Amino acid sequence: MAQDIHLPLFETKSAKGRILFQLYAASLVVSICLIYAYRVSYSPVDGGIEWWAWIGLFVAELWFGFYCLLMILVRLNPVHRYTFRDRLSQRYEKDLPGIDIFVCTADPSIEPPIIVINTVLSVMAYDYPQEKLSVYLSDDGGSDLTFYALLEASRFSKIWLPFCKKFKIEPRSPEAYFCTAIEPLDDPLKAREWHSIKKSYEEMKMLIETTTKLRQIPKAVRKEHRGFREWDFVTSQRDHQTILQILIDGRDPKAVDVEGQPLPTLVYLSREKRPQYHHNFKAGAMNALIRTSSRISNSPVILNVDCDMYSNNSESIRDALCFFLDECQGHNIAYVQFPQSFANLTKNDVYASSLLVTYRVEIEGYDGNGGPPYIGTGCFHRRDALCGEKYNRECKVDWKSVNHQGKVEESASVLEETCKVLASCTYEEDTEWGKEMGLKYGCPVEDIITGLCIQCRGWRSICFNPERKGFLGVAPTTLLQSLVQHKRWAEGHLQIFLSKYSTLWYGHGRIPLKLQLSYLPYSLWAANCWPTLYYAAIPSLCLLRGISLFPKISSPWTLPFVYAIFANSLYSLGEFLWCGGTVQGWWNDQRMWLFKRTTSYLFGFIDTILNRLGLAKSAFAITEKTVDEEVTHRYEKELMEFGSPSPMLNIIATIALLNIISFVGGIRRVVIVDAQREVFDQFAWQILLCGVLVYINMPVYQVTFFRKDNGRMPTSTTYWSILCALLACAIAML
Ligand SMILES: *[C@@H]1O[C@H](CO)[C@@H](O)[C@H](O)[C@H]1NC(C)=O
Ligand SMILES: CC(=O)N[C@H]1CO[C@H](CO)[C@@H](O)[C@@H]1O
Repeated sequence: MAQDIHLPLFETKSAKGRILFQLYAASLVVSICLIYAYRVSYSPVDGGIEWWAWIGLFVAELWFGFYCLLMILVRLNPVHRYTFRDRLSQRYEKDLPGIDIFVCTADPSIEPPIIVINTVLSVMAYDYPQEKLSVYLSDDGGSDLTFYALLEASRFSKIWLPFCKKFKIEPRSPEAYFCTAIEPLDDPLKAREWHSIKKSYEEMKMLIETTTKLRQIPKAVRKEHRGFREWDFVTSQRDHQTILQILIDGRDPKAVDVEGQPLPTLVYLSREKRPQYHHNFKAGAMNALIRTSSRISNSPVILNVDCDMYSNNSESIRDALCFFLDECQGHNIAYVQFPQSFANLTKNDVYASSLLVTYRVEIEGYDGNGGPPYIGTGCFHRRDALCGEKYNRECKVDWKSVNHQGKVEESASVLEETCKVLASCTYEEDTEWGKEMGLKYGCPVEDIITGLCIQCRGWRSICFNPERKGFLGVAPTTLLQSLVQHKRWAEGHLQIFLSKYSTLWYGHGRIPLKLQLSYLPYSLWAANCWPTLYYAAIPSLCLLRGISLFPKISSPWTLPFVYAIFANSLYSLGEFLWCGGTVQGWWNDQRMWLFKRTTSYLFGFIDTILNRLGLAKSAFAITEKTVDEEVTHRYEKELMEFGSPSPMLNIIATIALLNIISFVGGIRRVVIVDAQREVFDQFAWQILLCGVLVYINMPVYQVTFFRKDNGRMPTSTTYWSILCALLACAIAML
């Protein structure tokens, strides 16, 4: 069909209600300006403590206003993308490009092999010509347990892939599927097959979980595959040779499933590790994968997912290709980012780990402003762009011929040998890997900086956010996990901001100004800790001391405050509900907002500064994916989990206690001293602020004083924070 050639493969729509949002934003800006006007014209004259408290508050408000402007900028022009997969099949079905899929895992005790292979199986089962798929598992743990699990998965795939196709099942991670699926009862023949597959899966799961628990591979199993011999030379996780095993060689005519259909290539890689060489965490693993895959399959498109993030939609590859292969607009697209989504969320998302607004609203706003960042998982890359190529007009690929370029002829065992050197420690010496090629090194959020550099080389990025999510991961299920994860992110973003790759100077002239500015809210996450801490502590302490910091409730200056607070809260509530959240979920989100800003961002900020001064080295901490049953149970009941002591909890508890003392003190002042309601008039705002903080901290009082389970506040933390809070209050009242 000739006219079809001109129909695009994807479509972009601007969000509705932009005028309304602009009106809201303008009114918010006006009210913020009025607040500033109040601060300037009513500041206390003397240079005493009152004046300092006032100035501090003013600075905090200046910061919040600035930050608010940035958030408005991100939301000014969101776009939503739609794909046309049927047009793609019509035009390209025979010439679809190959896809290399990278799955990265790091430690079998934190990321259990059974989770890893479920992800692997889900991506092997994409609805795509199997001979064009190659799946690579990078195991930075260098663990034979993971290798064993992958070996089992390679066998299971021979029945799993035909089963997926025949029954058209979704999602294609066996665990996720069997968890919720109902057996087909209509056809006894089908039901039998269904049961036998389910049983095979459960047997495999048991085998893998037992070996993982025992941390040892049975002798008989070790003899089954020559790959296990490699572990005879492994001294430790940090010290071993490259292990590369092609478990399924897609080019081999004998590599077929039970129905005789070809299977995707499946490769296990554990790159060389030596104590004297820095391994550069996940970025190092990704770069080793890029190089080895270029020898083995060299597909023009790369998908990378975290090992706990299974594919929830077998059509995602086709969706992504609709962008790359579009004849008019596809040539300058470097990557297609799917927002992160999570399978393990409770209804009200007590730790706000879904990052609902970030991944629904803000990422589409980025897209409208010039392209979303690369967030390290669920992302399809054009290989050339990821390898450091600059965009120019010649980058237009002819997708129809790309598959017919020379393929390697060597056998799998020869390939295994020749590729090893590509994953060795010394390979990257004196090369551009980690600098201009591949993922960048030296930053805890290497993905963001890599994405930014790709954009700066002239490429565009796309956010694809379908109703049915492409990938589902595992969200943190304890408070500390969540806070530690955010600390790492905040720290990484701030490091980028302070480095030569800051969006402001590195991006200058290379990416649009509005995209540069859109990066700022994240870059400056960590800096939010100071104004937030100030706002959460000082007005309450001033209330105790009797210093009024806000306008009288009867004065007209109170109006801009009322407007700014209520309009902002209503808007954010509306946005949250629109994204599919609940009211309680929004409230939880506000609480986590406070916790993250007063702890994660604070520690992230301090660590970054110490790091800059050369006083401390940052460590990449993976967040734990497994927790014991009791903890899971509390998580499902949406009880906050405090548990083990940490300085972060000290801060949270101290602020909570300090506010409840001030709140009681404030009420006392009003009730006892107040004859003419003069005091109430003066302090109403501070009492209100204090009251909101007390209300938001309710779960903290609960875990500190009432809960008896193991998720309660550690006793040492309780004493420590009571002491600190009392001390602060005593100083305030002196
Ligand atoms: C995951 O896929 C299933 C269909 O297999 C769908 O019902 C579900 O809504 C998807 N989950 C998300 C979060 O989109
Ligand atoms: C780690 C964890 O909490 N896993 C849970 C995720 O959700 C599924 C289904 O809701 C549970 O079965 C897992 O135990």
